[in-house]
Amino acid sequence: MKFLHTSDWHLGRQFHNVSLLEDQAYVLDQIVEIASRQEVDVLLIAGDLYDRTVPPARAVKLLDSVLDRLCRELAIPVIIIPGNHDSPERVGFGARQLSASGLHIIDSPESILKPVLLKDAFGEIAFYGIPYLEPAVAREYFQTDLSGHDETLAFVTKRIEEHNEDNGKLRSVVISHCFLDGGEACESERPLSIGGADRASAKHFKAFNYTALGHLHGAQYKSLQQIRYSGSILKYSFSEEFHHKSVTMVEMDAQGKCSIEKIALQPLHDMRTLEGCLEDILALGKTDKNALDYVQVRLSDTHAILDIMAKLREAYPNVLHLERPGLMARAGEQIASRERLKKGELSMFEDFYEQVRGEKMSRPQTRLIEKTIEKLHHETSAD
Ligand SMILES: [Mn+2]
Repeated sequence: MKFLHTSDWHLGRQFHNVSLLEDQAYVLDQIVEIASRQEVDVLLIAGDLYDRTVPPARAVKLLDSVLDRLCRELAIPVIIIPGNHDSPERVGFGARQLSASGLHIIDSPESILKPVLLKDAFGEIAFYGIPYLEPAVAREYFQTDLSGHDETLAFVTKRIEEHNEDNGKLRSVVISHCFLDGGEACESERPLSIGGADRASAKHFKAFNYTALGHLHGAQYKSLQQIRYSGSILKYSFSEEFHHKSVTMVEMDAQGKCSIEKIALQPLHDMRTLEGCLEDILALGKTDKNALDYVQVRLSDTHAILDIMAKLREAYPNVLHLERPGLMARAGEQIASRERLKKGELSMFEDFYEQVRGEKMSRPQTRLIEKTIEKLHHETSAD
């Protein structure tokens, strides 16, 4: 059995007010092409199909077209679970009807123990999906006291194990959208809950032949090679600058052992940071073959420059973000002077005197200044 594992498509995502839909369509074409070329038996999407619970119409249209090419044109079944960005009800629309044509959407707790069974030369394999579950939802549905994501996943994976045992212990794959303990996060994931209560142990998945995970946007495995995140299809933050986005190809043998390979995706625009002074960056842009990349610029110049973004855009039309660390020192000075203002006239004058003369004012001098300030205030209020 050969399958492709992907997740975190985040269709409809905006990045610094730029729509990434064209970039997404570009890599999804590659995924369809890889699925076809590799003649995979099934494609798994481990959640976060969309970026928002109510996605823009164009994002829905794009997903519809990709699924049509996979399921109908190529006759490759697709198994989907919703992630924390998806609305399970909306993603699950028509799920029971669609499964007959090879599109399996595991959208609710009741479908967890209804695995998709697919056959290869060695027999059946059970694909279990766990839609992203808030612990409160799981508690209500299973009518048991579950607190936190770890307990919820422990409970659900135990049910799956038992179910599979009763079913004759088939080779098994689990699809889940969760944050495994020790996993490496980046800036584009939305926390599942605050303060680390979102973490779950990888040990819950040890009984399965492969675990297709979604949520973390960097490709990685936890605890065992076959408990794995495919990562997102695109870089969704500058913190992912050095990620290499890919889909994961898995081939399972008769015993359920998996050989795993990452197949790289080529973005339409890469995402990267440029550092240096304005002059150098503008010069670089003239010969940069990838000048259309999404870039953030960290400018080292320390002086004020008029209309920097317009200047940068001439060299890098898709510059999205500008940082000026060179100005940070100055900003620091400004804050210091604002602090001094609060201290009152006398101490300001004391500071001034000390800076100019290199020594503190004497007592009589201080008294004189005090009197002068008082007099000034008196005259002002008498006006
Ligand atoms: Mn995600």
